[in-house]
Amino acid sequence: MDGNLFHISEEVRSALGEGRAVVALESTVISHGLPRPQNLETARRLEQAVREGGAVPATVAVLGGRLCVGLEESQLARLAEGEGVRKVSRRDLGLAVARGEDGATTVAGTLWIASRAGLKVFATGGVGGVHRGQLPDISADLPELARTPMTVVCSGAKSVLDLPATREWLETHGVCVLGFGCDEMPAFYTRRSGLPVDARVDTAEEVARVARARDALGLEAALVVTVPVPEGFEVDEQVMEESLSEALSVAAARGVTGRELTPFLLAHMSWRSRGATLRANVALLENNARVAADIAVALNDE
Ligand code: PSU
Ligand code: MN
Repeated sequence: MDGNLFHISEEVRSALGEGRAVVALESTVISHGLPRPQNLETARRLEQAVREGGAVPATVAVLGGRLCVGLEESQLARLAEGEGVRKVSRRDLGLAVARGEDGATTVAGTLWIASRAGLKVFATGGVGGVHRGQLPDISADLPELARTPMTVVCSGAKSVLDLPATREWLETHGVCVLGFGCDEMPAFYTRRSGLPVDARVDTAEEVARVARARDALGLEAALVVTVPVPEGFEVDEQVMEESLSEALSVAAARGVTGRELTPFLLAHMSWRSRGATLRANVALLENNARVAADIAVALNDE
């Protein structure tokens, strides 16, 4: 790890040095996934949820071309402002560093940076996956999950994606998918997808045991721990389907593709569902941060 390219915050550095629990958080959700002002409030709440769980939060981003792990309040605000912040997936890392840019890291970008900084647990909302439609648009999140031995807590993949194809991709590439208190992989806004997880677990300790065994075997893939959106925040199935199909057809009509697609679909669905998808998104993010903190603490209890 090159010290000039990375900037690990004082707090995260000492937590890692003392073997305390640390949870990585991504930043694309702040800059590109949620609207203002909920994005900054949510970013703060996620850090708070990790702390309440007894772990140190490490939000990851690229700032002025440096790979940052653990941000200050002013840096979170800069990302939430969103002006000139690139969405940084794996392919963008070199570009953002070379140009000294600000970048919000996706799941793929965050996995790459956090694992190199020595972090083991990462909480997010939903991972990217195989998109619906003609072009095979496959998020770089998937291959990054296949080659990064971290534990990733999420609510499955967004139902804007082709979930069966995403589930198959993970299986083919050796990524184990656990259900935290569930037997089916959640579908982000809803608690069920009809797709089975590899195993159900009910405690953070069980997750920690699987992660340790994976490490002992030298398997390189992430362990994906899926957690359903909290009851009461689930989006009504019909509202979801309607807002999604409209978002997909508007995106196709306007020719929205590539890095723009996920943010566009999320924003359109939130508008169309009168904020129901946004409320679900914030609730599941916070819940996942809590679960990730418990897992990080359990991983350290040996
Ligand atoms: N889930 C959300 N909001 C988001 C994302 C996921 O609720 O903004 C982001 C994540 O950062 C994920 C990225 O890594 O979308 C995937 O984008 P793409 O399909 O372009 O790889
Ligand atoms: Mn894509």
